[in-house]
Amino acid sequence: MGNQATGFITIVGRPNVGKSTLLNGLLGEKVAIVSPKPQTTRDRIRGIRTDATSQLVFIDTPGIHKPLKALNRAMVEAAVSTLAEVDVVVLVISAPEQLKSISPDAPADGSGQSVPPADAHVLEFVREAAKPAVLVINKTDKLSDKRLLLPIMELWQRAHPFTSLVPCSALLKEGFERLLGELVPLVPVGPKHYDDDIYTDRSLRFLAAETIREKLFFNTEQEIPYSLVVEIERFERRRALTVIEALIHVERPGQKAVVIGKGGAMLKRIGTAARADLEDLIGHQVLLNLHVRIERNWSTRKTMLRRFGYLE
Ligand SMILES: Nc1nc2c(ncn2[C@@H]2O[C@H](COP(=O)(O)OP(=O)(O)OP(=O)(O)O)[C@@H](O)[C@H]2O)c(=O)[nH]1
Ligand SMILES: [Mg+2]
Repeated sequence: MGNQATGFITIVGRPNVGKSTLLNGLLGEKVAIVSPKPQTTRDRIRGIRTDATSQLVFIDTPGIHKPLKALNRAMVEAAVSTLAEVDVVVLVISAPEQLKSISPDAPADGSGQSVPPADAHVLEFVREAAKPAVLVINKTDKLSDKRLLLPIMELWQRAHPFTSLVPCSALLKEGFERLLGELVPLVPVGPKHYDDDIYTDRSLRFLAAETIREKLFFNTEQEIPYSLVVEIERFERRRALTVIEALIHVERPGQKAVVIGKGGAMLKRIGTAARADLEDLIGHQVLLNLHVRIERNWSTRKTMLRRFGYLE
């Protein structure tokens, strides 16, 4: 294999800013699940983008926040630990979130304003990493007026010496060309790390569990999405059919009742939605069986976190 621009780029930021949407958009493949709820991503997921002149290995990470439970500590650690392993850091912020903390009367140069605390917390880790860093100002499609970007840019320019600041809409795939153009010169030149047709380091088994978890995130509320984990018990590929048996662990009996739903209606809805996505992913028919089990307080127990792959 010849030499090209090739390197590792971590995507970090507080929860819900659009890191996973950005990764999927850059790859043109869905490797990371996305939901409107914060703390959706729990693991590091590599997404590899190869073209004629470069191979960029992106790492999607869990949102960095102040963790209270053992699961959250593991998630934050998974994100922070990538900073030491990469060539470049992409810090993602949400433009509409920034505007909430910039006073409408503020001068257009952003002076006298400060970075929202949740982003400032992430920025501290980025600073410590002392790597070239690019700021992605995401969700620009939500701004009523593009001029609103100016005070955000000024504010962040003063906060850290970013190599560049790139407004994007991960949802609409806007700003990607500019972003890629900024990233390529920041990675070393060398041999590729992956074959051209590989776009993630994660197995179909992992992606299947995540797909089911995504549907659960969309269909459950309050503490339930944060109290469940999906474990694949059987993943059997046959010629034109894949059989998947998955176990949904929840922490309490009340949660189990909600996930199953009246007469099994909720579980059926989750199964139908997940199966459609899995058939797209695998490319043929999927037989999906879901079961729900109570694993008390799994999210606070290290042995359980290890079993589910959230801790080494
Ligand atoms: N309008 C708009 N919504 C976006 C954009 N990017 C992401 N979203 C939405 O923001 C929500 C969160 O997106 P994710 O990609 O899951 O965010 P994340 O940063 O990976 O979140 P965590 O994994 O929880 O840290 C979802 O509802 C996305 O559809 C964007 O550019 N514009
Ligand atoms: Mg995510």
